Amino acid sequence: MIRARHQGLDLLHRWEGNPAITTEDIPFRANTVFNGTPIVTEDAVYLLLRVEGQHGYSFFALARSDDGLHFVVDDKPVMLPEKEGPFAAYETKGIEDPRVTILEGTCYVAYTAASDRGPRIALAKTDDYVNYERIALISEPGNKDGILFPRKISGRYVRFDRPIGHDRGSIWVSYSLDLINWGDSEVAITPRGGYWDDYRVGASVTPIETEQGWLEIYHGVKMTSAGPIYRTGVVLLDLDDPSKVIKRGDQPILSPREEYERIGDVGNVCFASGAIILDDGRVRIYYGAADTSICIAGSTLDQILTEGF
Ligand code: BMA
Repeated sequence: MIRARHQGLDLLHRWEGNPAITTEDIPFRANTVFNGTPIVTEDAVYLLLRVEGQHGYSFFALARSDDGLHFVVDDKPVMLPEKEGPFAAYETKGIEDPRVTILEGTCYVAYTAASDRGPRIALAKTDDYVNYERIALISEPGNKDGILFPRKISGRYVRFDRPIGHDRGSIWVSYSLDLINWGDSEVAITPRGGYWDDYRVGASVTPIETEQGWLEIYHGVKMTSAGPIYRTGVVLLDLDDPSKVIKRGDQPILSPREEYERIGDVGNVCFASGAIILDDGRVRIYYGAADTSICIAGSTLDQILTEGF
């Protein structure tokens, strides 16, 4: 439900129970919790959470729910930065921003491996949401917001990523035959001068296949004299060639307005990190608010596809 003073400002409706998860819900000492990615099974909704420990680096914890709104967090983390082996050198500053895709029946998690060498996209998989098997580091440094598409296109796996070039950053599409080696990269969505997304854009949510095209809910950054503002927007991409934009919303669908979005470790952030489509067409979007809590906002697929553009 939208609180009265913000009625009509955003297309998405904030859940009246926001923030859904804060550090008070984490059963161990933590600095913040934010940017959770949902996993829907027959009998539960899980959220794989990014938790930042008090030491300063991030890792993942698991929250469980019956209704996708009220969550209970497991009493210990499910995935920590690797201390030994091939990933260790690239996870010295933590693991961040998991994004889940169910692809050919397997639950994959793309995440950001953070180190002094720069952010890299890494890929893991899980059978039970508690144990995670790392597959490969799938980008060079300077890349994040990696998200797998939920199916192959013309025989190849597809992903979004966000390489940083010249400070500004665009959403790119890359292809792979084995999920490990990626190429044929093409830029898809660029920052728009003068708009709310004029500095950087990155994929936020696992692409949603609709009859009109791939719906991507993404984050856009506007740089201001007081720092960045992170908002959420929508774009529709060609089903056969997702580097082709069919249409893109002029306005964001969610902007920081509430105190829990304005104030926190990083203020003015609504960072969508996953979405669920319910059987009746309702969409629930999970987002990190001010890098300090996890919040939920909703709409319907119909409303997003009509009024979002
Ligand atoms: C991005 C990512 C997110 C974070 C956001 C706002 O670059 O690092 O994890 O939520 O910045 O600080």
